[in-house]
Amino acid sequence: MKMTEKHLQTGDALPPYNGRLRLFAMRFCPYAGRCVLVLNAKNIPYDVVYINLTKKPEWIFNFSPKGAVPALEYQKGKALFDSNVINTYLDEEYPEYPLQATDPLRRAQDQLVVENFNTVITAYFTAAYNPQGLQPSHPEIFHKGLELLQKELETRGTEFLHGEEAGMVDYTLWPFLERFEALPLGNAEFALDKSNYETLLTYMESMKQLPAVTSNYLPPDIYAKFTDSFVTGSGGLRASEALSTKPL
Ligand SMILES: N[C@@H](CCC(=O)N[C@@H](CS)C(=O)NCC(=O)O)C(=O)O
Repeated sequence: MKMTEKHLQTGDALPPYNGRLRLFAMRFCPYAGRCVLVLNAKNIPYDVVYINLTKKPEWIFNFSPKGAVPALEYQKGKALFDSNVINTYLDEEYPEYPLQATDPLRRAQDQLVVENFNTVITAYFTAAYNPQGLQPSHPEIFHKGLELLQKELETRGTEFLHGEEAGMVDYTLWPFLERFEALPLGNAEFALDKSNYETLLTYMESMKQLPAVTSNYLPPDIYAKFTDSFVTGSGGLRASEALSTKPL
């Protein structure tokens, strides 16, 4: 449950803690999105507090040393940060709907899939937020990483990377894949062409049907609006403003 749709900023008070897990997030942060998906998929009750990252409220530093999101307040005043650390904790502390592979080898392989995907993320962030900084190697890195991911899907032969049901590895990659629908953002080199990415696009369609995903999904035009505001130099449209165009 969202405590408020507003992104709290410098000077705003910290809402009172009501005993539930509390996730500090920003609506457009894909890392925070990972935790939202895992909390949703595991049916764990939680609250969300959105933070304005350009004018951070002072108290965010009590939960996250660099004031980054996501951070998870698991007890009043006590928090963990970093999406993967938070998600591993959640999966182990709330074992009812396990999302990690039980086989140690498969769990290690899932971690390698996530690790490999980091190069794709870097190329995406450059394309979306800093197109002037794009090197000819970025589209190549982006597609090499996605081709590897597609190959992994083909080798596993299941609907999701985790198996016939989605798991942690799928929810860890998804917030980025969701945003890739907003590419090419004026650069056709980042397009996900159907002829090259049939398996990957089929997988993405399956992901989009999952209740944990649909409840947090935003369409490409909203992402494009948010990232464009950085590119055009306005210093970043506030998340609440970008969202205000979304029919709720
Ligand atoms: N490794 C971190 C990365 C989190 C991250 O980079 N979050 C961004 C927002 S998407 C952030 O809070 N940046 C700090 C800032 O804007 O000051 C994680 O996985 O949680």
